Amino acid sequence: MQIGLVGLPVSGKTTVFQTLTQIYLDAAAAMKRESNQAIVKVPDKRLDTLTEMFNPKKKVNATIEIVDLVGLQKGDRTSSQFNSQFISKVKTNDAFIHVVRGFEDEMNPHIEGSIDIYRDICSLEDEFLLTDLAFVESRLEKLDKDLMKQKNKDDIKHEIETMQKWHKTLEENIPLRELDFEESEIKYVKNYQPLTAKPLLIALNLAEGDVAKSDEILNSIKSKISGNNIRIEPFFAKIELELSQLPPEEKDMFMEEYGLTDSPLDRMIRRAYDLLGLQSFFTVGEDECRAWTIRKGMTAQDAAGAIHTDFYNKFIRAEVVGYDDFIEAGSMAKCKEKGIFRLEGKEYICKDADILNIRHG
Ligand SMILES: Nc1nc2c(ncn2[C@@H]2O[C@H](COP(=O)(O)OP(=O)(O)OP(=O)(O)O)[C@@H](O)[C@H]2O)c(=O)[nH]1
Ligand SMILES: [Mg+2]
Repeated sequence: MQIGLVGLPVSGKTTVFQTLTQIYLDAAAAMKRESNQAIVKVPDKRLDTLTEMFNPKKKVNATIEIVDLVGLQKGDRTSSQFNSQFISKVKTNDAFIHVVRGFEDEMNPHIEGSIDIYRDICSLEDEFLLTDLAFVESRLEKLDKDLMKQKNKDDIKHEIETMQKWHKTLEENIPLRELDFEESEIKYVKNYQPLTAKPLLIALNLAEGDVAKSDEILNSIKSKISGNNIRIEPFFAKIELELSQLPPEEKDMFMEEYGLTDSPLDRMIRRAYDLLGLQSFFTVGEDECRAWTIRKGMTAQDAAGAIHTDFYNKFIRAEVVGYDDFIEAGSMAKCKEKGIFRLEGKEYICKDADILNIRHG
């Protein structure tokens, strides 16, 4: 699962990347116009609680991969679209975090000369739309030619219909993530990876002085932008970068100083996780408490497969208890006593935060 950080130059992408990954770059490396890539732990208070209860040797968080893409320069586009090198790099991401600049900094001026959150959000969305539109148009041209040449016309006709529908949507300035894709369309989404079909988290990188105003700023943006598979979150990259480098005992005091109650970046990474349609299940024990990642709607057998392919193949049953039920009961023994530790078959659809024990052959 890969999430790409996108946005204009000097919006704070690399600062976010460093905070999330705890990989600290020196000034020269941070300014390099290359993309950085790393694995990030998904913070999870439920896993923390389970770890406190079981006191295992190891705690393992779920992870996602974060890619810090270089800022979009004006030169990255030819009139209406990004260059092909940039597109091929962004397409492989499963979702985007669009870092939008909301802070003033005279030393690093904004490329447009002023701070305007709404303008910057629209400008990236427009570029994504135009890129998809250009793709769909060239695809339609190609399909028209194929229609004359090839024998199997049904497949081509179906794709033409789909591309025409996408084209109409994009021309109306509507991103493809607004469409409820039909089963038969999904393969095109998978093959062509249109940028506007991907979940989008808009991260408003606000000034340090705007902590108290962040709700107000968020609401004003939300009143103008909404949609399917889109979320907007405010955060403070610079504060968070400092915060992430402090020893734990100093963190609370520092957060209080800025009026922060929890880490906005922790919240953001969880939001990104939800946005991708992901959920966790837990395995617990004295050796290890661990959060595993599966897609919503997956079965107990799929969950077993996330742990090991052998568990998938030799799946017998899963012992399941919901996280809340477990906490209420207070221990595994109590869960068994009360009969809330259930046996489920391979078709069982996992719920978020199920605690599983897979029985396999
Ligand atoms: N005041 C303030 N400065 C910030 C904030 N976030 C980033 N900066 C500063 O802005 C500059 C650029 O930040 P980066 O994180 O490198 O921005 P970027 O989006 O990666 O930039 P490119 O890689 O060039 O596209 C650095 O000097 C940061 O210290 C913020 O929230 N507040
Ligand atoms: Mg950068």
